Amino acid sequence: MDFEALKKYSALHPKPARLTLQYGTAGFRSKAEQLDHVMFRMGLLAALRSRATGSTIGVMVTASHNPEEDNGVKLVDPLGEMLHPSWEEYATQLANAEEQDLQKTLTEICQKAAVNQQKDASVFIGRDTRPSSKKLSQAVIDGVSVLGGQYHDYGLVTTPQLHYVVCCQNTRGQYGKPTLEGYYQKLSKAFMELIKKSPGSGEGQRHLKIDCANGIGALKLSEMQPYLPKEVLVHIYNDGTKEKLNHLCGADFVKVHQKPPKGLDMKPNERCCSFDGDADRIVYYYTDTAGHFHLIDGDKIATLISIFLKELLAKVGQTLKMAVIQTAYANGSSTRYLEETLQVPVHCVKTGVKHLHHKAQEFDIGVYFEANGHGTVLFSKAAENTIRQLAKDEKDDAKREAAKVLENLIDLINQTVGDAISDMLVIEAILSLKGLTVHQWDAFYTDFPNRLLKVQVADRQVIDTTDAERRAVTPPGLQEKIDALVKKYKFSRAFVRPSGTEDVVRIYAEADTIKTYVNLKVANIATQS
Ligand code: 16G
Ligand code: ZN
Repeated sequence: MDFEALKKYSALHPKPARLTLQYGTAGFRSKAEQLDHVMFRMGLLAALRSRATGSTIGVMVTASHNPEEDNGVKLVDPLGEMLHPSWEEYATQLANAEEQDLQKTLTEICQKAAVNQQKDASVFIGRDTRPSSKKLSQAVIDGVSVLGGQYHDYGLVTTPQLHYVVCCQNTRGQYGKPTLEGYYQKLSKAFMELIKKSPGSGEGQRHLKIDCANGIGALKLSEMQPYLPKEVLVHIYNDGTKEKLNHLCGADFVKVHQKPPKGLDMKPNERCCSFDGDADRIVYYYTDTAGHFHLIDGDKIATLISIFLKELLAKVGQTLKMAVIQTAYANGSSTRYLEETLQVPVHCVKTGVKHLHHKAQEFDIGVYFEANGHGTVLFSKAAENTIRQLAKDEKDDAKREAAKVLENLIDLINQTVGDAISDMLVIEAILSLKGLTVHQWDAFYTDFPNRLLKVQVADRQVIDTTDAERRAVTPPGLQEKIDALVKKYKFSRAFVRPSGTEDVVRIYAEADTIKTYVNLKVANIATQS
């Protein structure tokens, strides 16, 4: 390591005194002006991680659905997964080291993680459309370069596109070409193969209105449009040319406020969807003829995909083990529907994509979605091989055709991480193949009324949870009070958990009717503790 160069460059990206940040579920997130040193240091860390794994590592500069003034950074591991937990800790140590301790901290990380400093380092960098992102990604490049690493700057990309190219690179093209063109080609080819078989194919156009949160999704969808078949018309709204990123729009806004985004004109029964600021989440919605707004969230997306997969698996006659992974926020009605009506096993894990992804890897087919619209489907290598084999060699026509549909689905879904563009195409293909309207999809089950509140408390860490965050173990007595309230109402459920991304406590409550005010009472308990 060239310590002189490190010292010189680090001085160009000084750490504000006393500022400490933590690598949380969403990487580092903060006001953009506080992040220059973090970006430089994440460039350093990505180079080390690359040397430790012998693979290309990704660095994405984005703060997703947060306000435009914020920014953030996340590292992407070799197969496109979230950074390994042990390295999250190194990331926090490195970001918080005072200037004079930087060398020492780097050396310690190299020792602990057995980093061979003679190895090559390769880092892929991407960024969202925030005004601060360009300069911050330059700081990442400085970090990589000062340690002698190679980098490829992909510039403006969605978060899932960066995950995708990292995975392609490290699997030597097996997953696809590590370029945006490769991504568009792979997805559009699979999509076209799928919708060719839909009953309504050739009968005019399918329209979809998309709110792109004034973010990167608009840019990348426009790039992809020439690759899409002419029968599919996507109408882009909130493309970032007029309004601020995520302002009164985007998937998070629509989910939290349960109302349409600004800037999208909706007619009754029109199918609409929203991406978030870095296009890794998607929710659908529509208004009915009476003017009521209906949200179709991640739970209902998981349900649609599960129904479709289950039918196909029955047709190919394979007993592949499929499961759905949810978090505590999943509407109880969706869990009941999946378990009781569809007979699909459901598992609940802690909030955060890495937990869902990890659990989904245990099955032949793992469908995971957070209620907020982040999700994907994972196919094990064995399941994928079986399906591809059947699609090629199976003698029975019906079985072979079903296997081909599954094969195209495997290619259309971005298995590295939730991806709004890929998920949107999967959903559109399924709706088209099954001839379902948005209203019919919504009618699979009715969500239990629910409330999600956030409360500021003196120290959110006094709340410790267990059972996939569904029960509080501390402070003493809190869970008992929640239990006593919940017991009074039918199908009711409530929990509190400290947020991993904001200095607040989140409170969730649901029950069979809107009349139960469990939510407000629970909120009282939390503010008093
Ligand atoms: C992050 C997570 C998201 C989770 C949210 C919860 C990733 C990539 N993103 O945005 O999955 O739902 O945090 O935030 O893991 P909270 O802890 O503040 O409720
Ligand atoms: Zn996002």
